[in-house]
Amino acid sequence: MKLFVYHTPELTPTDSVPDCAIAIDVLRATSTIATALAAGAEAVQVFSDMDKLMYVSEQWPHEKRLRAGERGGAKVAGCDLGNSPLDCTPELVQGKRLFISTTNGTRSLQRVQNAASVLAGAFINRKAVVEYILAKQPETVWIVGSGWEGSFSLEDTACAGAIAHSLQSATGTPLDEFAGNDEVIAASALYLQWKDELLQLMHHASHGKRLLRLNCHEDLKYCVQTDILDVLPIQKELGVFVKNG
Ligand code: 3SL
Repeated sequence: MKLFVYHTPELTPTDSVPDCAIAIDVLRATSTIATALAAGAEAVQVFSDMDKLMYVSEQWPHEKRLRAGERGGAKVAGCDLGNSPLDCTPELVQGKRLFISTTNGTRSLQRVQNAASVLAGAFINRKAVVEYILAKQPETVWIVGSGWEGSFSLEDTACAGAIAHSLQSATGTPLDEFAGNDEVIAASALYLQWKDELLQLMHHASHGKRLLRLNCHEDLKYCVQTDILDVLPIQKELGVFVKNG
């Protein structure tokens, strides 16, 4: 297996696709997607374009849909929800399809949508992601951070490192042997430096600071918890994610 880390969707190669792609947006899109599916949502359908989300969701039965929209950290007017995973309670999402568009996370999921398998990863479901890779043994794996509008983000790369580190520990293989690019080594080092203080790391991260200014302290605390959800969002058709298994 060869593992590649790309800090942003813009940095992914455009002339190839991997056997497995894991899109990460710790703050907060992939944390929200995993939480919604764990809470019983029928599926999560992702859109980079808000108008398209409105158009497609309009065709869905009203009582079976929820629209979530975020731009700049804030809820988009006309949507039922913003992008807080804490809003995805079983009472609200059970049996419904969540139609979601966010600034960066849904864009990175769409960027890798042609990979043979596409997963949504975060700290909260890191173990489920790692178990899938260990079971399926894909030859090439890309971990793609969402960043912020084309720039690097600490939290996504740290999560990529958490996945790489866990794969290394589970297989006993030296990182050098499965690292396909230098970013894997860097991500793993970042994670190891901060693994016991992930909340602190979020306070250093520019997007963490943005969310703190929007009073999203509880979201940060929730999103840094590691391995708390045994749920793996996997793409079943273009842009539509369901619980694996
Ligand atoms: O960038 C994104 O896709 C979002 O997850 C950003 S936010 O955390 O909802 O502000």
